[in-house]
Amino acid sequence: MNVLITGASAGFGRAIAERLVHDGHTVFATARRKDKLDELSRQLGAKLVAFELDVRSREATAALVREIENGHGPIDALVNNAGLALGLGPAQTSSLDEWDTMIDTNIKGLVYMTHAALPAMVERDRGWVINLGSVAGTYPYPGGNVYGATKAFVHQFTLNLKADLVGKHVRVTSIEPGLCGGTEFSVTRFGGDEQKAATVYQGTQPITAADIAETVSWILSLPSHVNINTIEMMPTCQAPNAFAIARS
Ligand code: NDP
Ligand code: 8X3
Repeated sequence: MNVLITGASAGFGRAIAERLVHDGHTVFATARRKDKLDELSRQLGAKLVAFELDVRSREATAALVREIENGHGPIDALVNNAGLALGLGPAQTSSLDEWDTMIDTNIKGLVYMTHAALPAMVERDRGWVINLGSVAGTYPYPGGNVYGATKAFVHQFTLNLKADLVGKHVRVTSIEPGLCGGTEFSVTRFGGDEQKAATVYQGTQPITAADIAETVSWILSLPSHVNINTIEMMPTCQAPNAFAIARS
């Protein structure tokens, strides 16, 4: 089948692209860093077609979906993976620009892609929308403020899509991972500080991008009467924490 992946230049998106090409699918790999996608295309061959895309652009997302459907065929599955966290400080000292970027990417970008790709899936009565949520959308943690809230949106948007699609063979899933290592996520969160990012994973065995790719591959292999609504994944070494209580 044909699978469009956002944020395929690194981390989960790249691993999902690799896995799905190995599964025999054609992957339309998108991200802002086209050079990284071209490198992936050289590695994986003609089954990976690279497109530069910033998901924050309403016009570019709609145009790309049209371009793919006209030039390469139907998009069977959309993996809304592009996303980021910026900062881990308390809300009262956070940057409004960083909040905007997270909202524009994690919420609006995901909504634009879904809005562009969904009608043709419904028309064909076949398709998948797989969204990357996070445990941060369910469990609050200090500094998670807007990032976690964007992922709560992803969770609820996925369930509301399911409600609209009832009876159609268009399946929707929110994958909600916890601590995942080996991606650029924490380096981006800490503004490029690789040392600080590395401390997040110290002494842990986090989930890997390959684990996420395996999950996507499994979802796409399920028979058409099965929809996985949400999957919450944590590494064995992680658990939700106790409530914080300030005592006098
Ligand atoms: P990475 O930082 O490794 O990769 C993020 C990807 O998103 C990159 O390919 C980047 O590409 C792309 N991206 C960012 N902004 C944009 C944009 N405006 N337009 C298009 N692409 C964009 O992160 P992960 O692989 O770790 O994370 C992937 C997803 O999974 C995110 O949505 C994240 O929130 C979520 N997640 C991650 C967890 C983790 O611990 N790693 C846990 C739970 C959820 P480029 O810069 O080239 O545009
Ligand atoms: C990424 C996982 O716990 O850093 O969504 O928010 S966490």
